Amino acid sequence: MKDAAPASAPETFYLKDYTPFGFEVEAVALTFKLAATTTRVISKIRFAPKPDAADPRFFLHGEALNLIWAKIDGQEVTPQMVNGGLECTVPGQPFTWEAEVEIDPQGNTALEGLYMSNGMYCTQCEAEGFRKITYYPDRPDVMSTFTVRIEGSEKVMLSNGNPGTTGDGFAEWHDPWPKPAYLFALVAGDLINHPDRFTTKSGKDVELNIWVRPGDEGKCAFGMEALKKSMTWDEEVYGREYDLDIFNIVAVDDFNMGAMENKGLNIFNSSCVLASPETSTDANFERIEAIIAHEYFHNWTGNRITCRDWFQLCLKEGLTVFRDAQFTSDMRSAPVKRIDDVITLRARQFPEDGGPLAHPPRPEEFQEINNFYTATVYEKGAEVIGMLKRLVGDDAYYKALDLYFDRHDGQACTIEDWLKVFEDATGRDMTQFKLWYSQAGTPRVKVSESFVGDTLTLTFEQETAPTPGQPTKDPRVIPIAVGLLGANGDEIQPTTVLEMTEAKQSFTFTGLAAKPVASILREFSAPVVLDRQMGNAERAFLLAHDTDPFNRWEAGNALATDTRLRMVLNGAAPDANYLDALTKLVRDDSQDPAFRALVLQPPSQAQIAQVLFEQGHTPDPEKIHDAAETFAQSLAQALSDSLPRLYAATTVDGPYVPDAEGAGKRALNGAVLSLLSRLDGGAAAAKQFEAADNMTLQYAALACLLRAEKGADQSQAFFDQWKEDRLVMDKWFALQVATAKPENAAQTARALTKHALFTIKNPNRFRAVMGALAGHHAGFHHISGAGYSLLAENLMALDSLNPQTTARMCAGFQTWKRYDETRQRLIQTELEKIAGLNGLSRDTSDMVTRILE
Ligand code: 0A1
Ligand code: ZN
Repeated sequence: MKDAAPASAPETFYLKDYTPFGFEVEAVALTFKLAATTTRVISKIRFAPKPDAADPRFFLHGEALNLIWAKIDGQEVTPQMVNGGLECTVPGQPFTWEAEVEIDPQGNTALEGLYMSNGMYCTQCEAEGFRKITYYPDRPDVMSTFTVRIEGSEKVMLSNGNPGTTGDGFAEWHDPWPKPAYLFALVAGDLINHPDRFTTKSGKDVELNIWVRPGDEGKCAFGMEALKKSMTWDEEVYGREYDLDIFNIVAVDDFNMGAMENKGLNIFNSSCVLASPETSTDANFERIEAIIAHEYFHNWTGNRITCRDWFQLCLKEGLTVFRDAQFTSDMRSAPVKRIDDVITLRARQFPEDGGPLAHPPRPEEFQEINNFYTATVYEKGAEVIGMLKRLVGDDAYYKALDLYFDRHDGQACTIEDWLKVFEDATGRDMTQFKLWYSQAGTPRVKVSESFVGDTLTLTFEQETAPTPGQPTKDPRVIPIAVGLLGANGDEIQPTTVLEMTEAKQSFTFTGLAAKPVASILREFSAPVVLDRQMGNAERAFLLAHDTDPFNRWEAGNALATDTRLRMVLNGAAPDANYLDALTKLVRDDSQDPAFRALVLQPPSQAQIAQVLFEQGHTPDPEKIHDAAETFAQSLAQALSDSLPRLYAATTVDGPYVPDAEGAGKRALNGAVLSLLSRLDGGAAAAKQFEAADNMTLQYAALACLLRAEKGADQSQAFFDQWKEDRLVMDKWFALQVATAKPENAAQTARALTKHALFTIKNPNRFRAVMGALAGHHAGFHHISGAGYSLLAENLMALDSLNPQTTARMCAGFQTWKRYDETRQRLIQTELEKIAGLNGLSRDTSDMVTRILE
């Protein structure tokens, strides 16, 4: 199914070259005659030439298609095959294009277009997969209604929209809402549904289904509840109602990403929808709830209003991530969600923004759009919307959103359209704010304070380092949320948003009786690195007193980071004052368990490396690892008296419920168990493993045991218990790599690739092992180079089968230039090996080339 290697250098696409398609597509009718290796797709499409088209060429995208015949207005034609599709001479008035193509779903291991997963047919068309199904103007600004007829012997045959006639061996579907081809979907297989219903606020009755493989029907209830909550939330918060008679979700085992928002037929990686207390952790439940919401919210932000071109991807993704984060905050704990999101942003987006793959949320050029489904487009895209909301205020934000939905429903839009609704709704000029969409890189904001008389002056300076293609940067609008605390911990100035617009700017607070402690960048009000010289006493004060939960956590995080940096750089011992502040907080039962768990969660080793890099040091993975170990051991010692009591006190009684409260308690319980396991040789963990009636507790216990190198029996028991459950097995594969000693990580991963249940073809399994390796900071960067070469070897093996997943996982190498020369050389050798692979895919070639530059 893979195309031959491109003969010439791959084409680069530019935002500035945008030209609309020269034809309207009035209606699309597709007939699928399903057969595993020889599916026939017959298309009938009504085109109307646009009178003043800038590009009158009739070009249809097509890839890996076998054209059987093509007709225009019933007359057979012979189109000209060109690079990436076909061209044809067409009439100057509306006409009907018909074509029949043959495709091979079974041979499609790239999981893009129509493919098979465990005997079931399914599709993935975003971004440019529809062109692997039939010849079509496969671009998001071409929108049309679709009628689909599926012929086959499958029990269940689904497509977008509302069901039409169904009979023996066929099913018909009609989607009345015009959509781009990337939202097309088809599923056919032996599936079982978990049904439900929802009545929208205007009284429309909607049939809901989650379709799964037989055996998985017991894992749908949670997803269904999440779906209904999402539907209600979008009505209440954004006034958005569902617009079809039916909403289908399908779980698929082989899927490159998390899930896909196809109109009325969302397709999910089974790991992002199937859940049960016995097989899923608290983190899985929360993630599933968020992804179901995310895909559902796309129905308005993405589907009803879509993107004009793929440069505008963050228009739908940033907004939808922002909306799903709001939803999770409302359903669970807003501070915990914010802290988790910032941890993720720093772990995934900051390294991207500071390395060779840096790009603005709205890139201006790309070679392979699939490589731009990035943390920058998604997570930074969402941060940008958070800043907008903070700057204009809640009321104006929702007013602008109402205007956006009213004005642009049914259209394919741009970031300019998006910002214009804010300008029109608020009267603000968004010119400078737009820089957030066009400039890459994370601004570094340096703050200094002075207190004279009764006035506190905060002076901020912003600077953004050069990124590929952008040597200089203009100052951006940065909303900086600030509050002031008095010496006794009272808040003397509630949160106020300072609007920084200059490269250097001062703000004053007057009428202060004494020098206050400033709490700066509350709620992480902008995605920047805050450079603030601050004593540890002040940090400890904020950790104890800040009224902003994010900044309370941030103070603890800064203390933890600072201690670890000094351990790494100067060989210092763990800071006694910090240990003291931390142990006090952890022992304080009046504090929220979820918050205590977050404060106890140490900055990851990759995060320490990131901060070292930001401060101009070369991170030494071994030292970073050793410091983490020493610190955890010291903390365990310092808390040793309290650990058994804390462990007992945070145990959750009663049946498992995957809610925020229980999850918070279990998170603290897990953090305490991991410290306890450093002192008791794993005795408590072994007991917990034995008694656990849910995956959160079982998995946490196994992790502690494996880390203590005491878990061989339990690992085997876990395997025997769960070997039939592929999602739990992914956990088992990943955990062994994640808990390996650095010097054993690559070897452990290599052995797992030889395991009978390992398969390179299933992205979840591949990621379980290779993702865990790349995520094991000290293991991946072990000076032997074994981690690098194992990842490279596996990427090279996967590339010809699944370019998309291969390319995404190349990002494991993106930070290479920040390491020492030896490691750089080792990584460069591997990257060059990949780059030199015969027939390397465009996806991977694009990634490796940019990383190497
Ligand atoms: N739009 C989906 C994510 C997605 C993107 C690309 C895919 O294949 C290349 C698949 C899914 C979302 O945001 O959930
Ligand atoms: Zn999305």
